[in-house]
This record gives sequence, structure tokens and C-alpha cells, in this order.
Amino acid sequence: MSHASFDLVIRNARVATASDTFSADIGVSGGRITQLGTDLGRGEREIDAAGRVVTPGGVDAHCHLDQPMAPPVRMADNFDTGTRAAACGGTTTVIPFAAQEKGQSLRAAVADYHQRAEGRAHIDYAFHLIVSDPTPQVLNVELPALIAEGYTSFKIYMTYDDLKLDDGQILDVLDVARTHGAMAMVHAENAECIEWLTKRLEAAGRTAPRFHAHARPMLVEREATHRAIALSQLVDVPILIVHVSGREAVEQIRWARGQGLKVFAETCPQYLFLTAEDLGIDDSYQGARCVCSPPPRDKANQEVIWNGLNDGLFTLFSSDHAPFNYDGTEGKKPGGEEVEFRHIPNGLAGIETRMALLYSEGVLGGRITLEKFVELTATNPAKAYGLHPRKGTIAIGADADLVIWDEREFVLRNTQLHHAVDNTPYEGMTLKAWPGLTLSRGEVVWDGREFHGHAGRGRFLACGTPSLQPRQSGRSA
Ligand code: DUC
Ligand code: ZN
Ligand code: ZN
Repeated sequence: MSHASFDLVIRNARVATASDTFSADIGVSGGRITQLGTDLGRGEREIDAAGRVVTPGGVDAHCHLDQPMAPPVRMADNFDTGTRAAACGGTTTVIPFAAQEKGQSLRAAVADYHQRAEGRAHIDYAFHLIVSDPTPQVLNVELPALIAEGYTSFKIYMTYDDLKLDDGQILDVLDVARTHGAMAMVHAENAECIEWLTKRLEAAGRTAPRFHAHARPMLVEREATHRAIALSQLVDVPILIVHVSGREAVEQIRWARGQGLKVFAETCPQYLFLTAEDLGIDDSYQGARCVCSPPPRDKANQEVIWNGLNDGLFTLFSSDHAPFNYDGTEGKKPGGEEVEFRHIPNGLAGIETRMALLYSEGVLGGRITLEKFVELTATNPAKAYGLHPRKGTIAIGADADLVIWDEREFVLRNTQLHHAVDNTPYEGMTLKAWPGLTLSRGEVVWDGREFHGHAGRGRFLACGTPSLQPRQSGRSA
């Protein structure tokens, strides 16, 4: 009896990459793709894809897991439940954030975050840094050393009192990104405008969840987006604007691209599928579930985001999963109270639904091609953060992180999901597809019915240098 040629062969796959879709068998050995072709030799294990679409496993390059919060608030997902949910939703790599608290060393933040991940992650993970206190020690010593060790991206906040940097500090941090070849992600909202509007709303007694959106209108995002672009232009370094929510920010990014500036952009499911009305049409508290920043806008803005996904304006499609329970004392009702919108933890669940939402409504809805789906959900995020070609593609030598898609209609319920959050913003939506199988380094972690990971099998990935070129987009918003 001859030996098998591969550990695993996936037969009759409709293989989709960011550039092509073709029919092939996929040979896997040692957790990597070792051959693509027809009539491959025998595998120790064989899976018949039966002509179904096979994409690279998703790379969710913007999610928050077990990030320390001010008590009593606590994130519902840790690395165990968060990466379990990711795998069941077709994501095989996550990049959450090691956040520096003001006064804390960046090193200590990274060490703490490794402890939270180790022994818990079911899929591979890398870290972005959040720089909230750019002291000379951080700028000159810690950040350069951490970049060299594989933490090659960091997020800069222009809002949130405990995280935000002023323009001078942003310039300092961008300068480090330029010198050491890191990727700077920017949360672009004008903090002063938000505070001014919030105080006025509070003085008028307008404190229900829906007023969160009134305190953060598009203008606030547009101004900060423009300022972030200007600051990056001054330093002459690429930036990546995260969670772009609508037209006016998109216009700023198109303008920058037209100037030849390297400005990348990310958007998220909540800006395609939710509107400000999901925060409430009256003063009831239910809308607290969908309080996130920037807030969802309206139908017209959803169209602008769809167009930007299709025409190359957006580089990445991430979840911004920020998991908070609605009930209980640690989430949307801190201490069990229905609080003023200012005190509602920002963020919603999305790590498990990101891929299926875009596949269903984008690919099967005829809004984007399958290749564009792969580019936005896997290939570009891997390139942006220096994980490509090991992650984010189907190619010889790449990790065998793969999803076989089941195209079938079903009604989404939170009870079907594997995160530890008590709600999904997409409850009751009809989806047209879900991962029928997720492989992480050649191992089945989700078979369409059951989860098969085990805590601790996920490995830390040191990131390399970002390798992404912006697409010129000539269309207007
Ligand atoms: N906004 C953020 O900036 N981060 C987490 C979630 C959110 O809504
Ligand atoms: Zn943010
Ligand atoms: Zn975020």
C-alpha cells in the first residue's frame, strides 16, 4: 500500500483568490498548501468540496478581545470565545489590540496581552499596538524595538479621553511609523466637537442612546479624517483610516488618493447593514446595543460604502468586534443601570458574522465580485499588516487556512453564534451563505455544525513589513 501524498486533499474546489477563481484540488501537508492542480495524489484525509467555493480564511484585522476596560465594564469575549466565534464564521487570523494605558509602558501592555491570549486562542493571532502615551521612552526606545519584534502596526485615537492624542503627539507617532516602516491606523473623530455637542445634548435632557449619533455627526468624522490625512502628508507616511462610516469621510479619502497620497481605508459591516435608527427611534434603551463609534449613518451612506468597497476606495473590511453584553452589569448597562449615552460602552459584536454578511449581500447580492471579497476580507488585511503570503491567500507555501462555503438561506439568530455576547445586531436577518467548513493550518476547526478547535492551538504571529499599494480610484463619491 503506497503512502498518501498529502496529509489532506480538498477535491473539486472552486478556488477563489484576490485575482482569480479556478477549479482545482488543494493538497495540504504540514499545515501548508503544497500543491494546487487536478487529479492530485491521495490524501491521508480527503474532503470533497463538490464544486463549492473555497476562499482563504478571513483575516479580521480590527477586533477587540479581552481589552481591559474601566470597571464595571468588561468585554464579553476573551481569546477563547472570541477566536472560537471567529473560526465558526470563517476567520482564521485575528489582529486585536494591545492597548497602552496612560502611564503604562508599551512593553507592559504587550506582556499583559500575551498572557490573555496564550493558552486560549483557537486560531492564529497578531497584535496591533494602541499608543495612548507617547513619551520619549515610548517613541525612541519601546516602539522601535517592538516594531522590530513583529508588532508592526499601531492605532492612534483622535477621540476618547483615555486614549486620544493631540496633533503634535500624532505627528511624533507618525514619524516613528515612517522611520521604522510601521502601519499607522487612525480613529478619526474630532474629540472637542463631540464633547461640545454631548454637553449641549445633556443640558437639553437628550441622553437616550439614539443621541449618541447626534453627538457624532458625519462632520466630526470628516474633519478628523481630513486632519489625519494632512498630518500624514506633513510627515510623508502612509496611514490607514479605520471604520469609515459614510460619504464625507469617503470624499476626503478620494481627494487624498487623487493627490497621490498613500491613504488606505477600512470599513465594517455596521456601516453597510445598520443605520442610526438602530440606536432607537424613540428614547427606549434597546438601541444601546448598536452604540458604536463612528455611529451607523443612513441608507444613502450605506450605498456610498458599498460603492467604495466595489471600486477600490476601501482596502479592508474588518469587524471592529467590540463585545459587550446588553443585559447584566458589565456591558451596555454598566452596574445594571440604563445610563446616559455618554457612558454606554462603544462597540458591537461582529467577529463571527463579518464574512457571511459580505459574502451573502456583497457576492451573492451581486454588489462585489468573489475576488473582491477575498481581497477585502483576507488578502489585503494580510498585506497591510505584513502577514502575506503566509496568510490571506490560496497559494503554494501559504498556511492552509481555508473556508468552504455553503450557499443556503437561513435566518440569523444569536443563539446560533459562538461568541459570548448576548446579542447580535443582525438578529433576524436572512443570510444566503455560511462557512460549511473552516480549516486552520490544515485542521478542521468548524465543520458547519460543530466547533473542533482547542484552546491554545492558535499561534502568535510576528508581523513583517506592510506590503500594500493603494488603488487609484478615479470615481467620485
Ligand atoms: N469604537 C471604537 O473606536 N472602538 C471599539 C468599538 C467602537 O465602537
Ligand atoms: Zn476606533
Ligand atoms: Zn475598534
